[in-house]
Amino acid sequence: MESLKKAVETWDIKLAETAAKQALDAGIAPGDAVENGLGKGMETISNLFDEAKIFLPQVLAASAAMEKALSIFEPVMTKGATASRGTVVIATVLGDIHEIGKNVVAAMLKGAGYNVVDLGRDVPPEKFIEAAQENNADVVGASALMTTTVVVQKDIVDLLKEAKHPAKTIFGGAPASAEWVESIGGDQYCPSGAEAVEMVNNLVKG
Ligand code: B12
Repeated sequence: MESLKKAVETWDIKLAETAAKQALDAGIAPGDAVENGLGKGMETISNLFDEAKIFLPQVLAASAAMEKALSIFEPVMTKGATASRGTVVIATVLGDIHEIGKNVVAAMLKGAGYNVVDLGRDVPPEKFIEAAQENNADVVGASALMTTTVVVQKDIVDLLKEAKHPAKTIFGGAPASAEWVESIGGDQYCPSGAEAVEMVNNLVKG
């Protein structure tokens, strides 16, 4: 777990790969490794970036290390998924290229047996609605990591209502909050991947 954290903190792709494999060999649950290993490393990176002790190239390198480890965990997380619990459309909103958190949530939902339609990043609100209609989505989830892009979450709620689509909505990312989601008429705020599956289960149950 410590090596996974360190791999992100030191943007060491090789270490990320070996630490991920070791974690799986040691029987550590991938979700746990992501939240408590890689995620903690990314918290350190966020703090260092906030304090201007590191800069964008280092954040990018840390992201690459995290993504390397995620690519090893993802197939294990999604293995044996039966895709019968419901359909979730998920993406990062227009103008926003942050996708690590969204990818973590998508992998966890797949692993829990959801059919996940991942539209990627920088996705216009209209595309969320189109995908919800095409796939009969039960839930629409959107990630926004910037104060300038979190407003798109409101557009998604408004367009779903306009289209009279019954999908429930779940939102996450640093600038989002329970108060924000309530204020835009969304259904659920989710602060972490660890809580995403249970929250989506509850939304699907109604
Ligand atoms: C990594 C990172 C990057 C990487 C992204 C790499 C990638 N492939 O995604 C790179 C280097 C590319 C990047 C770029 C930029 N970044 Co940046 N970045 C970050 C950083 C340090 C970490 C984000 C991250 O990956 N965290 C780890 C994941 C696992 O956590 P998470 O995203 O929070 O997701 C979890 C939960 O929030 C939740 N969740 C999130 N979304 C959703 C959605 C649903 C449906 C659910 C259920 C749950 C959920 O579950 C996830 C899993 O646990 C943040 C700092 C921060 N505090 O967030 C800044 C940050 C978001 N970036 C910031 C900025 C400003 C930028 C740039 C504009 C910088 C620039 N000058 O170019 C560009 C963005 C360009 C653009 N148009 O999008 C600012 C935003 C500030 C603001 N006020 O809006 C932040 C807050 C840093 C800061 N303190 O200034 N960035």
